[in-house]
Amino acid sequence: MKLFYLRVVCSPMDESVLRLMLKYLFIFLFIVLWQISFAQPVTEQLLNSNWQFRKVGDKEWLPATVPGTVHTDLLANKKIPDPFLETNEKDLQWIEDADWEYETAFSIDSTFFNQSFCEIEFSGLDTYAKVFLNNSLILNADNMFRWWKADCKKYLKIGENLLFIRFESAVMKAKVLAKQLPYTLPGDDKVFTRKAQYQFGWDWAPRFVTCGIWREVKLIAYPQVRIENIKIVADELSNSKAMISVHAEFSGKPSASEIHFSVYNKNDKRQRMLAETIINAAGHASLNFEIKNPQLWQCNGIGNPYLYEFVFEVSEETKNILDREEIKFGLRTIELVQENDSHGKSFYFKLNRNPVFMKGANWIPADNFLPRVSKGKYLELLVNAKEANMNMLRVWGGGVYEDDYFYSLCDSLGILVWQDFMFACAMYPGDSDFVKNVSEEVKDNIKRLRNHPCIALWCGNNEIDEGWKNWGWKEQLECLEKDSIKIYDDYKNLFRKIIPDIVKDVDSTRAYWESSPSIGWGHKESLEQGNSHYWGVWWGMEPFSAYEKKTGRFMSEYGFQGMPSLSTFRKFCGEKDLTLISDAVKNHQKHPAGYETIQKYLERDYKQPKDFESYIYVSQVMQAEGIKKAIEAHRMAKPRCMGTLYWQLNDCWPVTSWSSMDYYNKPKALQYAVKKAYTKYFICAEINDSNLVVNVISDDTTNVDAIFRIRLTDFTGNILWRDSGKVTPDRKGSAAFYPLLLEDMLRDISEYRVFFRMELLLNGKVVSENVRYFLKPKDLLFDKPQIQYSIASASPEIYSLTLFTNSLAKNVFLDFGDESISLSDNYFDLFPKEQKVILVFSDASVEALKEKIKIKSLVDSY
Ligand code: BMA
Repeated sequence: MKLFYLRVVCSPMDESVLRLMLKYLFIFLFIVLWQISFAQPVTEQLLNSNWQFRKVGDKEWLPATVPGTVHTDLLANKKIPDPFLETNEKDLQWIEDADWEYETAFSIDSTFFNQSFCEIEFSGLDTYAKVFLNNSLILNADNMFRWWKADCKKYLKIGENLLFIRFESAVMKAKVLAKQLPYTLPGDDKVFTRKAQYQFGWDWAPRFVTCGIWREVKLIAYPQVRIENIKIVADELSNSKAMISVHAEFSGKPSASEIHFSVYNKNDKRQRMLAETIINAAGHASLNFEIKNPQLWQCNGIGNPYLYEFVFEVSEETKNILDREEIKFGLRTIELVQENDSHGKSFYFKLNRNPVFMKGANWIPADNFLPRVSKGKYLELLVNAKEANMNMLRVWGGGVYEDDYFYSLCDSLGILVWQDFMFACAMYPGDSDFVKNVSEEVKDNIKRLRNHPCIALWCGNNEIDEGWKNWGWKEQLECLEKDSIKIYDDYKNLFRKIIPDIVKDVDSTRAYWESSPSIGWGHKESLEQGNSHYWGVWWGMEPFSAYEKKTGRFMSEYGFQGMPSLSTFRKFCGEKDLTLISDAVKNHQKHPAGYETIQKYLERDYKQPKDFESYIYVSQVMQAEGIKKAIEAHRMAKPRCMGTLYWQLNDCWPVTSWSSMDYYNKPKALQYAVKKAYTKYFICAEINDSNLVVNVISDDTTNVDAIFRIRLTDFTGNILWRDSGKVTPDRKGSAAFYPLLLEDMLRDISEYRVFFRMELLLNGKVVSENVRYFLKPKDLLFDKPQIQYSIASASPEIYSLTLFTNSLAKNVFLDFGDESISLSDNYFDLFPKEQKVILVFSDASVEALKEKIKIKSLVDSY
């Protein structure tokens, strides 16, 4: 803005001078006001109110929620029963066949209207959507995962405007697209639609093919320029300095005048500018700056996930701010290391140049109706993951690229993310329209997510290469040779060329991995290189002990089902349905042979539970003990194996599944077991030939000195053998340090009534404890334990529950029957003649807790 000077000679102040002064003053004020209005920053108007919807052909409009889905809108209007209850899913399939319309009226004022640029932005449209503004078609969307934007300046008017969206049935549309191919693709018609694949039904998900405006909609107006996206890269990073480069793209007309782009660090009290530049005519700008002695972002268990808060500003010469964006950014390096070695080829991550053993789980969408996932739900699930000592989650490819909030939480909790692109267990089309659509989707999502330090890797898909090579698709579909060549060529084009090329171009800082897993679990090479999904246990019906042998280089999937808690069952079915053969309970199991598989494994290791409630409990205990075995094997195989992510952390509806937290965020026994199996320092034992070998594992970045305590005890607490001493777990791997000849140890001892207890101490504090039995649970001879307890207030809303037993109580289950109460541990073994203290988080009184508490153990289940 140029400044104007007024010079007035004021000697004899006559009327004409005064008039002239006023005239100039008027002109001056006009210019100032005009400049202020011109320099207005970007203004945004959320369009999430006044929406209504109806089925195409219906007359009646009903109120709708945006963001939302058609199913939840029908539910809110009481037009359908709750889709998650009983067997309602079956009766609600008609919704996916219909087309639906959404409409809202909104007003804009002249200030908004008079801006040079007006755009409408949809963060998510699900899926085939024609968008009309004041009866003009402004957008034709066909991908749920893309960010849709349309210029709407010429269609807007001052006052009321009408926004109308027509959603075409994704199922019907896919049918038409499928007919255009001369062959059938494995994975059904859903592969033609760029929409969350689990919504078409999965082995843990119901089928609800939704539609709707599933993420935010907003109108954006601005006078000149707007930040389109920013890419921050640490080109050089050491303890002494970080060299950072920033590349930004802008929309609007940056060449109209000199527009500045600058950055400062919000954490710096003096708010000094770190760098500044001028946006070029093509709408780009680059900045470089240095940070001395940077604080690194570290993952959970290793260090603090420090985040810098960079503020980017777009301004005119005079410092009128036109646009502004704050980005929390972590300084860290991440590498995927694959080197030939004596076992095959390594597969591990180096974070800040240190190899890190990844401990975590697979993440699926937290609801079938995604807009319902609240910030609170994300927070609770991810805090639980952190508290369970996880440092990595895999966002699985049959779901969605998650909400920004999910990644921000992972950034601040120090949880790395293995990010799949959204393709799973199917073959996808290869025509140019499809490839173009996918390319835009991939670009949109990498641009949206690349500044998050949590993202460790981009992975092409879930189980597609494995499926094509091992699952008999070609035979099932009687695929002609030429068609099969074409289908696989399309696969290679997408996952070996198109997507990796975009990754290289848009985010060269992370590795790309074609498919998870790289080799199917039936092949021995899957244990020698790449990442593995090991499903010999569960799908292959192999015993849990198979986990000890089938340890690959990085275990990205393995799992076993556990039923959700009784209170969760009660939420979707009536009391009479609480049996394994009721239709409601059967419908909340989506694996074709789910309950049969649980039963077969249960017969191998446990006594038959006496009732439905006990069945739930034993299924959870079995899941926890099975997966614990896998985790122990993976950790003992460090550094040959460098990661373990079990299937799966969460659920999208109340269901019997592989999850450790159910749909209502209720932890299963597995969640507690994982917390203990993922500790930084870990003690466990394996039986190797006729030896019992104790292992101590450390995930520290330096070597530590620890103390071990091991003992063989009978069920009433008599110590039959004991030892203790120093151990120095190596930071690189596990230390198998104590082989004990089992024959010697168990001579003259009844293995039906003994357990081997292990403790690891660091600076006098127990950092890991574990137990090993010598027989299956069904063969152990338990007494009926007498468990005593006391409850005392520890601090506001935290109680300490102290437990004591005269004889071993296996898998003690504390049940308060109250969802608001959470516990520091559950389903644990209570050892005889030792006190165990559990923290109870609740706002109830001691008396109320005493009234509610029920304590059971394995002997009570049969
Ligand atoms: C894995 C996943 C999912 C599936 C799970 C359990 O292979 O990739 O497709 O739900 O197994 O069967």
